[in-house]
Amino acid sequence: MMNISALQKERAKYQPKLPKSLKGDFILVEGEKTRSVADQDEIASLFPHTYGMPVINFIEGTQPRNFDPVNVGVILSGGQAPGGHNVISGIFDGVKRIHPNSRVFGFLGGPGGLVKHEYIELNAGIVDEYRNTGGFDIIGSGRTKLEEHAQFDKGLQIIKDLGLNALIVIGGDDSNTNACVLAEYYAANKADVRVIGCPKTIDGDLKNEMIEASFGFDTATKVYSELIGNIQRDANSAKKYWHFIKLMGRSASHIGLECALKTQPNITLISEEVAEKKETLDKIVEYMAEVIANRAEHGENFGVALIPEGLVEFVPEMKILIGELNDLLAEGTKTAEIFQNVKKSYRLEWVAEKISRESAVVFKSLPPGIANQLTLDRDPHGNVQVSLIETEKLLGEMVKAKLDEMKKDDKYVGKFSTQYHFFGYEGRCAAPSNFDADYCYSLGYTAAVLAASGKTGYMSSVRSLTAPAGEWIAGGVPITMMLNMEKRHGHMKPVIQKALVDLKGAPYRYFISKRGEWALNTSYVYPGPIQYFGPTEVCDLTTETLKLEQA
Ligand code: FBP
Repeated sequence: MMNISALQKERAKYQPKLPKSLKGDFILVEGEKTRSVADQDEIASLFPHTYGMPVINFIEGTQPRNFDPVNVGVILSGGQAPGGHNVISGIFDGVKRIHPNSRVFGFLGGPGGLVKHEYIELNAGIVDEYRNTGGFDIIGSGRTKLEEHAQFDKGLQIIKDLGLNALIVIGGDDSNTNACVLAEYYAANKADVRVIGCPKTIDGDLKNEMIEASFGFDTATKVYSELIGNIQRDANSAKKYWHFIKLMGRSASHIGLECALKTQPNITLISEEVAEKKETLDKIVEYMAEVIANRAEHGENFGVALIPEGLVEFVPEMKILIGELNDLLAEGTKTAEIFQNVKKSYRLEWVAEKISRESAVVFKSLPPGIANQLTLDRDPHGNVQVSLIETEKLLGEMVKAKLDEMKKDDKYVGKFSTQYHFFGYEGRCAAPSNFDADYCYSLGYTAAVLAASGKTGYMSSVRSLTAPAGEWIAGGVPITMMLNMEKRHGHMKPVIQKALVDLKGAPYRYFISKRGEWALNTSYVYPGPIQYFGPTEVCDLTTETLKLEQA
């Protein structure tokens, strides 16, 4: 037995809520044929066995259905997100209810566990220890990308040895893209195994018409908002620091926007807006300096600024530069190999010579530390590891320089001292909020039912999320429906379209209607810690994003 805290002990007793349709007997209802979100002809030709399948809904039924035992393998893929353990407990309870002889195997350390044949069988004792807890430590996670046929075949060996009927991949957009490719490969090769995905990521960027939210976003943003609120209170007490807070979220700014809606800080940068307005780094710095100067005029030499992790990729000149660096340093290319052998002290110069003249100018203008970070190893999906770029410090230094200039021209009268923070890992393994505990359990349960119903290439989907959990709609969405063609590692590939902040969407529109007021005044909101016990108005809150989107 692990050492557990008093809260964990009490929390273990929490029984997550399920949609009504899954509590008793259910009927599977199929909708119309579907199309991919873009590039239909190309996607259809790449996925001949799994393209065009209908959306599925489970509705309450009266006819009990007899299922055979269903054996499933589970993979946790990519970055941790609160609620992963509840997805697994939902799968476990789901398959056991379908047939008590069903079995669940967990592949260890992410998708790599499938290829390396490393797994454990999950029994009730193990699953019970992890109910309603944060983390992915029940079986571990990893970022191995499943894309080679040799990996699929290796996986199939263990799938056959264990007698698995289905594989459930719990991951973000890239991992679910891989699940889709795997489903197609196994279907094409008449392998008798289904592949189902579950939408995970704190980043909130795996969402669309049918997937309203990825799990973990709710809890992670609640944790960050608690911390931001605490810092705002400190800033307002000491009145001497500007806190520059970088927030995780990779490319999209959903986390920053949600935290801003919850806490009302003075500055929140939204990467998608920067891209839309084609703002340069200088323009962003000017905006920040202006807010700081305006507050200083009212004697307020303090404040809080939220900076999305992926910002630099959205600044047009930086985006072009990063694109060129991605191509230059793409894994397996000759140039990437040469780069590895270039002397460290000469690397930045070497890179500048190999990219376009315009990008070289931008590259050379960056502080060397930042330029260096941009050339570091890519993640297994070929993306720059944005969490390594210290954007908050880059902006802090540039804002300071701008304020010094303004001071000389008598346009700024205040004092500027900064504190830097990066919130990311603090929130990824928090104990899931009630929302995430219920949502994840329902996603897992739905995945089990999809697997038992013989479906493959589907993502587990639970919708109507602002309604009470009993009214949520459970079903499955063909993953091919979410695909489009994008450039990865220098080649066009079918991938799930990332959902960035919608600048026409209600959450963003509400934010811009308020940000002027929040910039000048001290209108901070202090959300406090996640509450697991107590009144439903406090414990069962969904995100502001969902509330505004579904209002
Ligand atoms: P996923 O997309 O796999 O869910 O990961 C999300 C994330 O937390 C990003 O916000 C962040 O940029 C990245 O993972 C950090 O990666 P790592 O865990 O490898 O440090």
